[in-house]
Amino acid sequence: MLESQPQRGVARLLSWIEDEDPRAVEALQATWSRTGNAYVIGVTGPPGGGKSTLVDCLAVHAAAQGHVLGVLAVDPTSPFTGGAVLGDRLRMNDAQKRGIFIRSVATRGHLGGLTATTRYLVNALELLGCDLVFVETVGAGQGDVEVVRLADTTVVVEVPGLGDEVQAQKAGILEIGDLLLVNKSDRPGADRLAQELRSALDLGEQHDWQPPVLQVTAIEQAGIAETWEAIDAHRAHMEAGPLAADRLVRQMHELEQQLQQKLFRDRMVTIGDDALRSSAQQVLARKADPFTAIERLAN
Ligand SMILES: Nc1nc2c(ncn2[C@@H]2O[C@H](COP(=O)(O)OP(=O)(O)OP(=O)(O)O)[C@@H](O)[C@H]2O)c(=O)[nH]1
Ligand SMILES: [Mg+2]
Repeated sequence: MLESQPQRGVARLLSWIEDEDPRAVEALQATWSRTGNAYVIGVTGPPGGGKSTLVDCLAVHAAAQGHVLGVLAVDPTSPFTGGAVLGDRLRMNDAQKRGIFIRSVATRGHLGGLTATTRYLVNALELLGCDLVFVETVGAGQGDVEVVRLADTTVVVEVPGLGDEVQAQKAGILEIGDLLLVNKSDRPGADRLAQELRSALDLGEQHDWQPPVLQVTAIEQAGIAETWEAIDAHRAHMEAGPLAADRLVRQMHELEQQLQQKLFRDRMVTIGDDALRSSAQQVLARKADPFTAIERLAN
């Protein structure tokens, strides 16, 4: 099915993965040996920070250098509204014209968490020949952490003028970014923000990779080439050493997470609603304490 009409087959596979259709599992099993060939670049940052505009520019830039591109815009925060998703598609026009594969995903991550589901979507894009996949996610706390588990290089987008609450998040943001971009540098406060980020990085722990802080203005396509060079430099750094070990740790984590979900689901089926209800009744009636009840249900 995927052989004869790869694009249509993959489009269907992407939908199956999103919809948690059991056929996704079969298709992924059948094609697994042909996947794993893409380098994944995660792009995270505040809502409306210009992530899509930026990814659009970067994808076009990378395509011009011969890469086959996939772009996944994942919105874990609002799976039921189409607004942001449509916005992404519209702004991604330029990329689409160049044969870059773009998909907006509103997934709830049923196939084993958001990371796993997005990983499978990346695998589907690899079947189209994509060697580079951008994954855009809104950096709303949890999303940040999840995108890091998926990405080989993580780009964190910041914008000037977001106020003090953002300052508080900076520590976490600095930890996950391999590259920090101050987008909307046409706006006041961009220089200062870049300076603040640099000083914060200087104060932080020293690693073998020092994340660069770059100023960009995505709507004017300013700073795109420099950003691409910095991504490439980080990729070279990763491929010269830490990448394999990094991917192994992330794969272990993914398997662990999926195993956890499977064991839990299976156990719940075995226990059944009646046993759960009677345990709850016993706990409420003080005939059993919750710790003992859980021990009994678990064994
Ligand atoms: N002034 C200015 N506006 C920009 C720049 N880059 C993007 N924008 C605008 O910011 C708005 C949001 O851009 P998007 O690319 O959709 O941002 P996003 O981070 O993908 O947004 P969500 O996916 O909805 O979180 C749009 O109106 C863009 O035109 C920039 O460099 N300067
Ligand atoms: Mg977007």
